[in-house]
Amino acid sequence: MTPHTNDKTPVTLLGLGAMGTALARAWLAAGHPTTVWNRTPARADALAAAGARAAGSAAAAVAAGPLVVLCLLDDASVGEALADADLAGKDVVNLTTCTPAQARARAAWARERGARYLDGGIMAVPPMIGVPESGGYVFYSGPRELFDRHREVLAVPAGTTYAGADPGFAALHDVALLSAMYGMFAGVTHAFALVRGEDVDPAAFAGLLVDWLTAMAPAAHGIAAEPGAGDEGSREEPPEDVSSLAMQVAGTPTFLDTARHQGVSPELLTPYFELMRRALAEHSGPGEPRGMVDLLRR
Ligand code: FVH
Repeated sequence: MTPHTNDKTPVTLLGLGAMGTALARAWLAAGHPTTVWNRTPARADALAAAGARAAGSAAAAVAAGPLVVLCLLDDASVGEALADADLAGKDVVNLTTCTPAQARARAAWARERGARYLDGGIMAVPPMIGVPESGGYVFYSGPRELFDRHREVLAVPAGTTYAGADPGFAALHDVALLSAMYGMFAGVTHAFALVRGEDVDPAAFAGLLVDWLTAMAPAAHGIAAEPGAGDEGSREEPPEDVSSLAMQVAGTPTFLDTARHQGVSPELLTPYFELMRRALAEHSGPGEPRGMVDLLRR
C-alpha cells in the first residue's frame, strides 16, 4: 500500500457492516486517510471507490496505521479478526458491542500484545453517524490519556462520552441504556397490540405514545433516588410520592383485564407487575424496605 499523504490522523477500520460502513464514510468525508478491511471483501468495494484503501487481510490493515478501530459483530469475531495481526504499539479502539467482562478481558488481551486499548459502546444507529445534530454518541472507557489523544478523530463520526478508566464501563453504560430501550420497546409493542384491530389510527397513536413516553422519561430521576441507591448524604431528596406504589399495584388488574379483553398476551407486562407487587410487600414487611432496583439484584 502507498503511504498516506495528508496530515489528518490515519484510521484503520475493521468491519464493514451497517455501522462500520457508516463510520468509514464519516472518516473519509472528513478527509482522514482510511484503511478498511472486511471478512467478506466485496463490502469494501464502494468505500474503495470513495477513496478508502481496502486491505487484503486484517493483519495488513492493522499494519497500515497506528489507530485501529474495530466494529464487528461480537467479541468472538474480534478475536478471530485479530488472530494474525501484530498489535505491538497500536492504539486499539473496539466499538464492538460486548459485555463489561468481555471488554475487560479484551483490554488485558490487547495489553499482553503490546497495544493500548479503549473500549466503546455506540449510542447511535447508522443513519445518525456523521450527523452531529442527531445526538448520537459513543461511550469510551480505558486510559484517559488515550481517550484524550484520539478524542478529535473519534468525534468525527459521533459525539464522545468518557465513561471511566475501567475498560468495562463503556459496555456497562451501553448495555444498561440499551436494556432500558428494550423495556421501552416492550411497552410500545404491548400498547400497539392493545389498539390493533380497533378504529385507532396507528400513526396518530404513535404520536401519542412518543409524547407520553417523553413526558414520563424523567421518572428515571426518581428511581435514582430510591432507597439503597447510593451515598445517603449526597443524594437529592426523593420526589414527592404522587403515584404511590400501593395505588399502582391496585391498578394492575385493570391492565391485565384490558389485555385479556383485547386478546393480547400479558407476557411483556407481568414480570414488571410482579416486581411492583414484591416491592409493595417489602414495604409492609419487617425491616428496611428495598426499592425495586435492589429487589431485581440477586
Ligand atoms: N447497526 C446498529 O444499529 C447498531 C447500533 C449500536 C452498535 N451496534 C454494534 O455495532 C457492531 C456492528 O454492527 P453492524 O450493524 O455493523 O453489524 P452487521 O451489519 O451485522 O455487520 C457485522 C460485521 O461483523 C463482521 N463479522 C462477523 N463475524 C465475523 C468474524 N467471525 N470475523 C470477522 N468479521 C466478522 C461482518 O463481516 P461479514 O459478514 O461482512 O464478512 C460485518 O462486517 C455490533 O457489535 C453491534 O452490536 C450496531
